[in-house]
Amino acid sequence: MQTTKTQAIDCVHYIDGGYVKSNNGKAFNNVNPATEEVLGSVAEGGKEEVDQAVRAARKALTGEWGSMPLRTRSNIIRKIGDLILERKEELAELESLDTGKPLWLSNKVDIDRAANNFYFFADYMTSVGTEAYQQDDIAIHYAVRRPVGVVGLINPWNLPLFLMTWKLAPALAAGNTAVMKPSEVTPMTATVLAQICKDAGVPDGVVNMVHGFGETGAALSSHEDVDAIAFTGETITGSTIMKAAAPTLKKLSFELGGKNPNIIFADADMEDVIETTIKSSFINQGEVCLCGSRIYVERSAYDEFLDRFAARTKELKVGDPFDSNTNVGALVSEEHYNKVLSYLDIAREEGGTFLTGGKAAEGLDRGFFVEPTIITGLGSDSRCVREEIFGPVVTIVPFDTEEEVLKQVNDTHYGLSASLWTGNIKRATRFSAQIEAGMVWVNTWFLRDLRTPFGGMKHSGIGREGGAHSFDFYSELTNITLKM
Ligand code: NAD
Ligand code: 6OD
Repeated sequence: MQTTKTQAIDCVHYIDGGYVKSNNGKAFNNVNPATEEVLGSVAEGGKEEVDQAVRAARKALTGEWGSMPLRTRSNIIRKIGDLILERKEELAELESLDTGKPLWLSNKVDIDRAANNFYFFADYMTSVGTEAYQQDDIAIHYAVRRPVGVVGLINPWNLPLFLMTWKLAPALAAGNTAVMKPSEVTPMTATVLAQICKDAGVPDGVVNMVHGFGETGAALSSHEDVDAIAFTGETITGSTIMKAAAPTLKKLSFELGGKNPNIIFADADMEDVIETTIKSSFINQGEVCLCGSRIYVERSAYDEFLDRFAARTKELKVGDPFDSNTNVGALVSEEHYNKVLSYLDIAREEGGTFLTGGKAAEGLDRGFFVEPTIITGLGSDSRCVREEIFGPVVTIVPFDTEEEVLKQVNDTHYGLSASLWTGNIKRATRFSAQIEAGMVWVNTWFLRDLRTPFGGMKHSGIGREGGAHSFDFYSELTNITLKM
């Protein structure tokens, strides 16, 4: 039985400064993945609600928001961060109810980072410059920055508030107005965020939100008066959005799926490798786009790694997200749970060996819990090695040479991130530069500095987020040439 101080909420749209139901009254149930109980209802928006939200956002671009001094806008954005932290306990509980992730994780990662996203961009916007060039005594060229306009922010369910704010904060910092489309599976924290924006002083119409399924997102990405779409989610959805956005030539930013390698050389600090690999494999139930789900270990360290890693994995406690001893909570939905379990069947058919897990968690009669699973014995053509499972499942493969493992590492359509473990600095620099991924962590994992370029190559994304990269996406530049 879960006990929370916070009551789950019914979720409705937020348009032009007010909460509203769908015009046709349509709504669907929001289910707690740890208990399978209904948490509440969620309004299901369609073209009409998206259109209302876009119209409100368009109008708000030129009003009070458009003429607001930079410092005032920065203070409002900072205030959103303050209010998130003031409501931290409530937001963390809602996030864990919605996603099934452990409460300590919502507190430590999701909510703190959501506030930091606003703090970071509130500061960043006050120092960001543009280019200026003097061309001999002929001319001065300088660029001025303006918002892109109305931006659609479409997000997934794994880090709901963290990822929504990672887009909303820079969008507002650059002066845009926004229509948010949270995941249908995790609508609660975005619903509270809308109120927080209002309380922080964001004028009506600047931030809007429409709930719903893929069709709601599609209405946003095909809307003729939306100037840009920032999307995080599955690669296939990114491709669909690109098609829908093509006729209106929207600016696009995509953070997509991954199948990230974790490459471990025998000269690495094995204690650090084991502890960090436990996190990079199973934190958030393995539902982090950066998780290292393909583990490659140099053969001379393979047996030691398997023994120690499997022993630590067996210690992980799977269960109630609201129990502070829980390491791994519930998968986000029944649909996703079935998808992850189906990959365990595929691993079985492909001849894989389960060192741990391989099944739904025992002793939990309700909820979508899967045991942390380590699979060995699969080749590089295995579907479990090639496809994104996005659950607490890793494959481990031994290797003998740098050349051999590099080939396997890059033998994928994905290119989001990688972790490389070695005590040899020459190898670290040589090898990391050859990995086809947007981000490579050396002797660490998911260590973030919000100024750095975040994003993927190949089928893992288009563009980068973070610092100047976010700011450039959410801005348009006009170059002005003054003839001397
Ligand atoms: P998803 O693509 O199914 O859904 C993401 C969002 O897109 C949801 O809000 C959904 O309603 C909406 N959507 C679905 N169909 C749409 C359409 N046709 N047009 C417009 N919007 C549509 O992804 P998910 O299952 O919610 O999230 C898991 C995926 O997200 C994984 O692939 C994971 O790797 C990826 N992800 C990537 C990053 C990153 O930074 N690269 C971060 C987190 C998650
Ligand atoms: O740290 C970030 O900025 C970021 N966007 C993380 C994404 C994690 C994906 O699940």
